[in-house]
Amino acid sequence: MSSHVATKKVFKLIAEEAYRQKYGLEMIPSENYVSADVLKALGSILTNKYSEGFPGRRYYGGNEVIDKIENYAVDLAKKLFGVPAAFVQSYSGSPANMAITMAVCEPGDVVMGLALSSGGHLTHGAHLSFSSIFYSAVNYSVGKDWKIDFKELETLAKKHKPKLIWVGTTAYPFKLDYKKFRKIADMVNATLVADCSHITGLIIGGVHESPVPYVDIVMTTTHKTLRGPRGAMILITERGLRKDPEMKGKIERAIIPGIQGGPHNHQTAAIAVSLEEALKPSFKKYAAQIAKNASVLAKELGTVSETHLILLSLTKYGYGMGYQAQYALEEAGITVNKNTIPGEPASPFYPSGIRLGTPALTSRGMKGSDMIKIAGWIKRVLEEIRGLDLPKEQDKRKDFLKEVKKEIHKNKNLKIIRKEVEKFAGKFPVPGIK
Ligand code: DSN
Repeated sequence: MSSHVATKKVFKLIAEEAYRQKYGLEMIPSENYVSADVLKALGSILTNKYSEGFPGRRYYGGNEVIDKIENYAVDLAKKLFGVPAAFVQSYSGSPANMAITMAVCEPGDVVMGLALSSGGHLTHGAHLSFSSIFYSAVNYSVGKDWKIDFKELETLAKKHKPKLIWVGTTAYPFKLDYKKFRKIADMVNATLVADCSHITGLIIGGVHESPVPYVDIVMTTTHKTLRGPRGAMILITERGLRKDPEMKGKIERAIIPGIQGGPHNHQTAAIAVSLEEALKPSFKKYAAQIAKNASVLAKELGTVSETHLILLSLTKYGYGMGYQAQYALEEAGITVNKNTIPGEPASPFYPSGIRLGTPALTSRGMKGSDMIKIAGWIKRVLEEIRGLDLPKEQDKRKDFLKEVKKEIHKNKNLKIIRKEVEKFAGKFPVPGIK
């Protein structure tokens, strides 16, 4: 295949994806639409340069301009979060969390984080992640009310004496009480690290409390509610530097040579652009609207949200309905992800819930009245999967879901909903898409 044909093929596929992003409702709560300026920086010639090391201390020449860009991004990050040290080179959240763990712990040390099944993250000590392969992972969980069980957390901390405690979530619809985490971390002299990737936009917007006064280190991805490019930042707080004055060097060494090679300079520049945008007063309005929209949507769906996301149990529609709901909603032009619910009654692989959120829809300018319409479509879609319960016999599940997928694809009501969704979504602009 000539490169010309290959290129044509790629751009045709990008156009196809652009259509999906514009005419669908993107409701995965960790996704967003970046601005045209962020896209411009990401697609720039900065991708051509190798820059291992840090500003003023690079392995290769020709980094005079790259140094200025990285220093600018670091300064903006420090200003936005009110921290004395920031690092912007991590490729994404997982490598950033790996760097933090390497900086704080020796292999085999105990790390504690919220269990994946309770809405935690893979890198906070989940089975099969580096965080439980190379470290001794202990997980705390949520209680029957779906909120973090601080009693269990304290008991586990006292028993296992973790070196590092993560406070961070990926599927948790409530605000976090950093003060309580700090108290427990202090009881066992643990380093407390906030992974606020999901809620950073809400923190910047003043909708959620900042973890900075309470924790030693903060990690955030830059592509979720912050609305920047894919990437991550590591921030050390005043408190963190007091706890370990060597922490800056430890983080740097963990990033390179510990994990990474050359930073993605186009990504660094795009992070800087998104931080400039997040410093504007309009970002505060955006953050407040994300939470308002989530709260309206949650109420319409019969649940609550204090954040940007909704964790919806589908047990009233049947047994193990997460997959079926994800398929059916996708067929109707609404993108969400299947998710376990606390105390999962079905299986982690075939879960009973969905996770959905409002950051991307809010970026398109949607408001509360739009959420009411969207909740209406979601409820109509969910009615279409009633009766499609997951088989209790594990060996029948794969084939069952294959059949269900075909059935959902043929469903006429879902096609009608999709037309309505496309007509509605198409009216809301998406930066970078005509
Ligand atoms: N995959 C991200 C999410 O969707 O929450 C977390 O890394």
